[in-house]
Amino acid sequence: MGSVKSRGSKAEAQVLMMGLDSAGKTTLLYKLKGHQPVKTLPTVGFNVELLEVPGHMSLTLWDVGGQSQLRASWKNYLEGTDILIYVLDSTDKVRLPEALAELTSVLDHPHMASVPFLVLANKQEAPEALPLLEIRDKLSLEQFQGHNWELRSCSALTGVGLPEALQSLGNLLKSRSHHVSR
Ligand code: G3D
Repeated sequence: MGSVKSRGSKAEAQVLMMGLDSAGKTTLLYKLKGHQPVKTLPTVGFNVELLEVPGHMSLTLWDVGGQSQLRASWKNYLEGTDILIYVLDSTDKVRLPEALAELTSVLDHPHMASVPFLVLANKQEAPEALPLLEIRDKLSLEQFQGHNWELRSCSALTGVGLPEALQSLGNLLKSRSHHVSR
């Protein structure tokens, strides 16, 4: 896969976007990118997609959940991560515990130590979406000590909340202990 550039010299932020299938990762990505083309690199593994957003960031998109056999190769993808974006489907109350369990196992990986993360409670425009406060209560993100994190609501469908999400992304990247020199 793409080489991990040495810290301190890279110009691009390495962003990992994860979430259960159907959380809305693809929709979110294309909404964020607007009409700009996103280059998709050849598939490197089942349900893993690498994308280059020229000049800004390299982004790895990954479905988690129900694929424990993939964990053996996690280290190849987690190494060098500057920030994790974790997408939740706010309408899927049933799978919220599964989503939290997957987030926990990703953050437990040694390569993810001190990596900041942004949880996006997506699909908030849907009438059946769990309110953000309820999601906050259920996730107890305070348990992830040693990480800076933020929780934001958004709708990849309508775009509501995305500017704020990008703001959080920028803030968390700045908070990263290994600063990227420009
Ligand atoms: P994934 O890439 O995480 O697997 P997708 O998820 O982006 O493919 O989205 C899965 C489904 O959720 C899609 O519906 C998509 O339109 C929908 N979706 C994504 N974001 C939102 C949102 O903010 N609000 C609502 N209401 N739906 C959203 P389909 O029907 O194509 O499977």
